[in-house]
Amino acid sequence: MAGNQRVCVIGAGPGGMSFLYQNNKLKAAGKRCADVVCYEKQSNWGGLWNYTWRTGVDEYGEFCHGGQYRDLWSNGPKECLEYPDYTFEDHFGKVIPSFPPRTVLFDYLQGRWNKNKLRAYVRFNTVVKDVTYNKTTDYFTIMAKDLTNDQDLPPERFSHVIVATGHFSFPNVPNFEGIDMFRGRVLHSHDFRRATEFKGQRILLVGSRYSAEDISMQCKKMGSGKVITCYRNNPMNFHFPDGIEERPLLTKVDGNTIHFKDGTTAEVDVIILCTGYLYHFPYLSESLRLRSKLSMYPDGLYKGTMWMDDGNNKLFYLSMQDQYYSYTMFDIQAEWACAVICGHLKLPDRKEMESDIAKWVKKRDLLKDCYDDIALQTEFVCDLAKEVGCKYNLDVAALFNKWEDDKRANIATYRDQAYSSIFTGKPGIVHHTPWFKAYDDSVETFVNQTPNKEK
Ligand code: NA7
Repeated sequence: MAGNQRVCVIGAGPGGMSFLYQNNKLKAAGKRCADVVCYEKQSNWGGLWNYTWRTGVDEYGEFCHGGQYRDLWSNGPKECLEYPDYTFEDHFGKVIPSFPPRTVLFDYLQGRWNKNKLRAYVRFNTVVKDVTYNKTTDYFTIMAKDLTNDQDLPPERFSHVIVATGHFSFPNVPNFEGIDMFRGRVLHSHDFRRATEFKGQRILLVGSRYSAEDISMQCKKMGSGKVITCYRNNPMNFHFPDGIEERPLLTKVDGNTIHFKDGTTAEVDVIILCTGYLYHFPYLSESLRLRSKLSMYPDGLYKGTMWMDDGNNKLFYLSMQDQYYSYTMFDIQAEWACAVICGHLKLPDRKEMESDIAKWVKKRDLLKDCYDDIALQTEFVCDLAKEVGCKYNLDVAALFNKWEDDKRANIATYRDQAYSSIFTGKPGIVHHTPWFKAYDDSVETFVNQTPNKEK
């Protein structure tokens, strides 16, 4: 292909937008960059951060992408996801507390994208339906649909594809004996929108990771009745406030009665399956599809990013790993992919790439706990940073470790702690209202730190 590479980016969430950002940075610096088209099925950018009230399918009958709930606040310190070249202080003009509501984080993301005029590269309301790779021509063919006009678009050819459609959209929904005849409501956490709906109700949460942890606390905050979480393998073991308890997995449901593995029973009104998500790339031809189990280093990706099985090293996945790091990790993955695509970084031979993958997979298989996970992901992020010659130190392992310690100390107050930005060096400030009592999550109230009237 003569001239610039032509890159198709699928998804305008933080991952896809990071690719646009990095490519734009090359362009602004007068360096070789790619011609990029980003397809986004929603009417706005942001991916999960583009909050929707909808569940199930959207207005066009497409799977509803977003799974965030309305009152969500960040469950990790913002200092762990802060962009080095666009800090929170750059955006808000002041230091703000460490655990912002989702609206504040979305505002921040959009600030970086707007500043760099990235909207022009995105085709909204356009869903990618099919991606195939042709070995003979070395092109990808993309079939997409204009949802607004209900029109299949003509096929388009691209030299490279960036898959950035995330992996928190297609729920994993296991079955449990008797659940079909449960007398209350059953939903997956992807469809959870407001805890106020469950005021006074007794809730069972299935699962023992982020969604179970956060939704249990959210329900208590909003006045639910007793909450029971149940685990398949590992209990969360937090010191939960009164009214939240943990049990082993349920074995069956009988009316409103839940039976658990330890022989105990409980009456509940609502079951929320916090059972995670599955990779789902129905629009990719089979040989291009990531199928690995969700982990800190999914199989088959060189540098956790480039698909090795097909596509001649020209298909990249952003943000598919289990995550501690998020925005900064997606950003460095995008920078790395962009450098490879635009010819600023040369790939080693296949054997070397395979042995690099094997090295990471071996480390992954030795992980024992969250502190190991953090150390591995830090190494991963720093490895990519070194590859692209990033001038910033992206290592926030110490902040993540403190966050884990804070959660262990008190799951109800960890969001009331302050962290310092590693990029500005400024110490953080404590939010005016403890998270457990803070009901106003508007950008204005959070950023301006005026007392919260709604108590
Ligand atoms: P995760 O992190 O994938 O966790 C899923 C949980 O569901 C985990 O505890 C699993 O148990 C449990 N699970 C999965 N399948 C089953 C079955 N069949 N039976 C019982 N339990 C099951 O998903 P989350 O939603 O918590 O977090 C995803 C992201 O969303 C997170 O990064 C945040 O950003 C928000 P296991 O531990 O495997 O035994």
